[in-house]
Amino acid sequence: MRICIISDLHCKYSKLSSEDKENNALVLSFLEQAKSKYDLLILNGDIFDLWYDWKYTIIKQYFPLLVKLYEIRQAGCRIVHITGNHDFWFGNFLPDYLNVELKAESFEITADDKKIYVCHGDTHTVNDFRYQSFRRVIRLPLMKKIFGLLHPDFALGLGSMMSRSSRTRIDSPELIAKKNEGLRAYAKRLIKRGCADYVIMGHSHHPELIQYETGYYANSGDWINHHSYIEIISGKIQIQHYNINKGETA
Ligand SMILES: [Mn+2]
Repeated sequence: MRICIISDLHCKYSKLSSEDKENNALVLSFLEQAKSKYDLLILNGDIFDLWYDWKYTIIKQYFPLLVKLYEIRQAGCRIVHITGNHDFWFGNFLPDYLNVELKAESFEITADDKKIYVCHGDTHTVNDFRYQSFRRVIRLPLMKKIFGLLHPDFALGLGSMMSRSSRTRIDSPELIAKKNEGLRAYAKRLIKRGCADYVIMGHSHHPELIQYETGYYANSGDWINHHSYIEIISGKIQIQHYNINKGETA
């Protein structure tokens, strides 16, 4: 089986810088060549900088990416999307129109005798009390309902403001490293208990592959700085980096 896992594309819908546009082009080029390469594509959270399914409206800035996902499905590749901390307010659009499977917390599959566990990772950071409390509040069904009652232009303006303020709040590298220790520790625990051979997360934006006893923890990195992804081909796991000039992995 040929599996690809990507996360943290953080596709934006407002005020795109030239860098954002370059990243978007790179994502589309990657997905184009991925079309015929995989049996399963796992979108492991924070693909969209924000998602909301209004009753009649989708966010038009995502249209090129959505078309690409549609084409990948048409080519026969299964697509699973796992909730991230930016994209969690899903409705019926992805499953009904693109035939993408939505998973709220995690996704598990056994392929080529390898037990694979995938989750975004935001619930496994440590010393991240502020975010964990925010997460609880923002995911209340009432919050989703209130957001849905706002006019999309206003709601998305608000979302973009919040996203920008979270981006400009710079944690020290030490603090970030400490938070991400939680992801590694969680992966290590799952592997030690025999729950998984491969534990795969995103969220940290830091691509890495670490061996723990009988298995591996892999982080798929991001598409802001690293353009990295994980491939599991016939049971063998690897981190790859996409290079548009070569049109293939480097
Ligand atoms: Mn995240």
